Amino acid sequence: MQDKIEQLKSKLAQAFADIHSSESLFQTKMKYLGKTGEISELMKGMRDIPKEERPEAGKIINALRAWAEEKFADLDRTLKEIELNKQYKKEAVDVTLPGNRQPSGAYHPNTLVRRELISIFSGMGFTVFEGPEIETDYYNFTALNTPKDHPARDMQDTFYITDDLLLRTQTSAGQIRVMEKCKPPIKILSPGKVYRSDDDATHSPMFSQMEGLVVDKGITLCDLKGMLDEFARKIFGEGVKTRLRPSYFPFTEPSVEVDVSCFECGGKGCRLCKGTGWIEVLGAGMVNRHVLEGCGVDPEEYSGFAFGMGIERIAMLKYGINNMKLLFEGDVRFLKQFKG
Ligand code: 2NL
Repeated sequence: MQDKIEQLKSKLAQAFADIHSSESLFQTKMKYLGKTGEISELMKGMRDIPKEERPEAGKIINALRAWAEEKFADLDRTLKEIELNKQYKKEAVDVTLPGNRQPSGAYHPNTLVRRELISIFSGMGFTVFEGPEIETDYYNFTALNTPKDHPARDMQDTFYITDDLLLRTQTSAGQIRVMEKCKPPIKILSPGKVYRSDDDATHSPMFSQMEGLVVDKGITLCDLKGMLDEFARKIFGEGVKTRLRPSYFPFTEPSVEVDVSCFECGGKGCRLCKGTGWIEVLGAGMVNRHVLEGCGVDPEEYSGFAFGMGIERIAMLKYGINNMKLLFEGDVRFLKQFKG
């Protein structure tokens, strides 16, 4: 018996030395201490030894079991600690490392300018109205005093969908709808895409426009000029002035082209203003009385002014963009320069 115990003890000592993981510890523990393990079998073998020797043998076996259990428990603690440390090491995060920045996008210059314009004109009491991009011939042309034989109606300039439906060539079409429905005072701003059938270095078949319309009693060209001065200072800088030159639009009378003093050279003449000191930025005028009448607004009681500008043109001037195509190509190398 004593021999058997000693043998088992040295076998166990060897087995302990071979344990390097919780998994092999479990296997070995079962092999010796499990229900059919070697120590348990030894206990069962008690039957075969003489009765008087049993208490002594039991004592020895129990001592062996206690010793083995303690060894297993010790080893278990040690292994658990080693394994936990390994896991900690594997999962460790160096909080002092620089983080991975989420790449952020940039707003398109058109969006930046549209938002700035809306902000400036909101500050002067305008509200935004957006009409449909598909319009009828009536709202796009007839209501805007554009007679049937006017060159702007030419098939070459307008995308027709049917005889009567077309892609709007200006956002004024939507403003006509407002004048029909609402009694003055009217003070609206109409941003949106417009479509014209031309395509070259300075014209795109789709571009963005911003129009404004003010109708009330006693509105004059002076009100237009005052509003334009305020607008020019806000968008191009405090020192900027405006000037009006006579022009022609079928829907305004009188009509004007609006220039701003060059914000690059202060009016002395440079490359941007082509030596003139002035830069053309928009078209405007007093709403033609035929247009007012057509919308059911009495031109004897009310008058109004309107203006329209190309958002791409303002964006090119403001950000020094020399090629309009850049605004339509979606090249990220260009766009990312507008990160705010
Ligand atoms: C330009 C010039 C302009 C208007 C737009 C307008 C609208 C109504 C009545 C009368 Cl409802 N006029 N809009 C007036 C003058 C000029 O646009 O160069 N746009 C890009």
